[in-house]
Amino acid sequence: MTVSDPLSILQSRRPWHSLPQQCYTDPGLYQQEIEALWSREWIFAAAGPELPKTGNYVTVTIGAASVIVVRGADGIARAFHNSCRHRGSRICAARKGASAKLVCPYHQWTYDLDGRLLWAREMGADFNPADHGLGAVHCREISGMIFICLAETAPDTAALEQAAARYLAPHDLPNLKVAHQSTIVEQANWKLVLENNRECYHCGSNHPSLCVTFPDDPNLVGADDSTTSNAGLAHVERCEAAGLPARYLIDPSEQWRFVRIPFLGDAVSYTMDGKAAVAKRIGTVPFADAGSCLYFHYPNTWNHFLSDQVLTFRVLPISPTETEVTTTWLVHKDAQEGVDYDLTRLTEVWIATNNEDRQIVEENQKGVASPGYIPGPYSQVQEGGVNQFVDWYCNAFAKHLTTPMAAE
Ligand code: 3BY
Ligand code: FES
Ligand code: FE
Repeated sequence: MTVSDPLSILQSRRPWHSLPQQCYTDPGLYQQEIEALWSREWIFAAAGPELPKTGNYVTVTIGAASVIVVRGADGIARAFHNSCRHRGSRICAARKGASAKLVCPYHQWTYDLDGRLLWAREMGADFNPADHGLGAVHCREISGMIFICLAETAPDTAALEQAAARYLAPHDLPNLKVAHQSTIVEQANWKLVLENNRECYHCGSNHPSLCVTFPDDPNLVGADDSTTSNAGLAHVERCEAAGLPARYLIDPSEQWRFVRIPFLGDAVSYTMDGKAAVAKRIGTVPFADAGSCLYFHYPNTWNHFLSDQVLTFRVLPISPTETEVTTTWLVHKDAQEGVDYDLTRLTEVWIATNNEDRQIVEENQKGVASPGYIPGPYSQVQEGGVNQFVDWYCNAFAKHLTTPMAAE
C-alpha cells in the first residue's frame, strides 16, 4: 500500500475513534511522520543523570538522524549530528559512553565536547578547523530532562520550562543517579505504545503487579483534571497546602501535562507491598505518600515522579512496526544498592508492566494490520486520554505537513 497524501488520511479519522490503518502500518506515512513531526518537535533524549560527568554521552536515533548528546566541561548538555565533518563517518557507534574528546574512528578528526574541531591531520595550510565543527542540534535540559530538536527553528519551551520547574523541582532530578535502565523493542507502531499508555482501561486485566499500588480510576489517570475523583481532590489539596504542586496542568496545545495523583491505600511507591523502594527520600518532597507526579510530553515520553524515585520513559520509533522503549529508574545519588534499596524490589513492578504492555501492543499491531481492521470507538469514560493523544497527533502532524519547512 502506498500513501500519497497523509493529510487526507488524517482527515478521514472519525472523532473518538482509533486511527485509520495506514497510520499504523504505512512506510510512506511513517517517513512523513519522521520528517514532519519527529524532526520538528522536541524529543526526550535522556535524563540529566544519564550524563553525570563531563564527556558522558548518549546517542539517539530519529529516522536517519543519529545525534550525540554530550555533557560539556561547563556542565551543559549539548547535541550534535553524529556525522563527521570530514567524510561523514558516524563518530560514536555506542548507545552511551564517556570520552574526553569526540574522536572520529575513521581518520581521527578530533572534536571538543562543544563541537569545535580541535585537530585534523595534514589538511594543509588553507584548512580552517573553525569551518568544520560538528553540526549543532537544539538541546535543552529542562528540570533535569534533556530534550533535543532537529528542526532549524525549535518550538518555544518557555511555558514548559516554567511548569516543569514548579512540578519537578521538589524531586531534584539533576541530583539523582541512574539505578537501572532497560531498553526493549516492541513490535508495534509508536502510536500504539503511546495510546496504550494513555489509558488504564486495560490495567485491571493486564497489570496485576502495577494494580497493587496504581489506581486505574479514569478520573485520576484519564484525560481530565484529577479532582473529579474524591481521592484525587483530597490529594491535590493536601499536596498544594504543603507547597507541592499537584493540580492538573495541561498546555493549551495539549502536548504536555503535569498532575500529581495518589497511590492506592497506604502505598507510597511502585513495589509489591506498596512500601518505599528506596530508604532515602529524594529532593524536598515533604511526605512519603506524595503519590506520583505524572508528566507526559508528546510524542515520546511519559514519566513518574515519586517521593523515593523517578521513572522516565523514552519512546523512539525504529520502523512503522517497531518501537524502542527505554525505562530509567533514578534514585537519590547517595542511595546505596543493597543498603538503601534492593534493585529487584525497585524495578520488578515496571519491568513486569512494560513486558505486559509490550505483549498488548504487539497484539494490537497484528490486529490493526489485518484486512479486518476497522477503526473502533473509544470509551468516553475510560479512553479520554487516548483520544487526547490522537487528537494532538493529528493536529500536530497536519500542522507540520501544511507548514513549509525552514531551509533545512
Ligand atoms: O504509565 C502511565 O502513566 C500510565 C497511566 C495509565 C496507564 N499507565 C500505567
Ligand atoms: Fe571522520 Fe574522516 S570521516 S575523520
Ligand atoms: Fe499498561
